[in-house]
Amino acid sequence: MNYSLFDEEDSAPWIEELFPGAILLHRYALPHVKTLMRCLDSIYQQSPLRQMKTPGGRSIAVHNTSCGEVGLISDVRGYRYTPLDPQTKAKWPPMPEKFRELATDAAKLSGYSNFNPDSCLINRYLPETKLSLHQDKDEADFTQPIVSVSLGMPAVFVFGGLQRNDKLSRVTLEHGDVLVWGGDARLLFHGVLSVKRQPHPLIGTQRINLTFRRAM
Ligand code: MD3
Ligand code: FE
Repeated sequence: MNYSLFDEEDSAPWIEELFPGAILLHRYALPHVKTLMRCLDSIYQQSPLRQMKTPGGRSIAVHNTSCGEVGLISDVRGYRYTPLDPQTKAKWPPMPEKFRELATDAAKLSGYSNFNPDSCLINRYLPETKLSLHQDKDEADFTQPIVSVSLGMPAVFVFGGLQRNDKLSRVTLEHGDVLVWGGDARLLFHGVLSVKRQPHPLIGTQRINLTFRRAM
């Protein structure tokens, strides 16, 4: 099923169901991009982007930081949500009200009316950066969806089933796209193919992805 939110021309947002429970709101974040970027500047000043280590000791290609009551970290002990940024030893920056509003509005539009995120992970991809196939299962309550906002350079997102070797589908995520993953889609394997260098007029030579979660 594929229907438009507004009966207008091509840059208007439209809704696509990728998988039962996985809703792609094309261009939904476009009106909010400048506000989001200003908020990100302030977050980066408090908790800078950095490369974390995998439990195996390798450096993760994607740079990340977090805002909200807890942030996702990774080190030799594994992945977990913490109330303090291990780099600054201070609390993560609070989640901007505009962030929360965008995420909960997108969730509501997708059928998840009680989404209450306590964490937003901010991922930055430079050209040639990829994210290997994985599941997001470090959160306490899988009935809460995950909402992801893509900004800047496009990326090919891949998603499969509940088994690592299930058949994969691909979808390009573009500037302003918002994806809501809930219900039967919440535990699907997913990843991001190597991002191509394709500078974006407003965001530059990077792709930024915000993922909103209920972690605790
Ligand atoms: C499907 N990030 O941070 S966002 C991640 O573009 C992550 O940075 C990717 O996967 C990125 O964990 C993908 C889309 C996404 C996020 C969470 C999901 C898809 C998901 C959770 C379950 C299923
Ligand atoms: Fe993920």
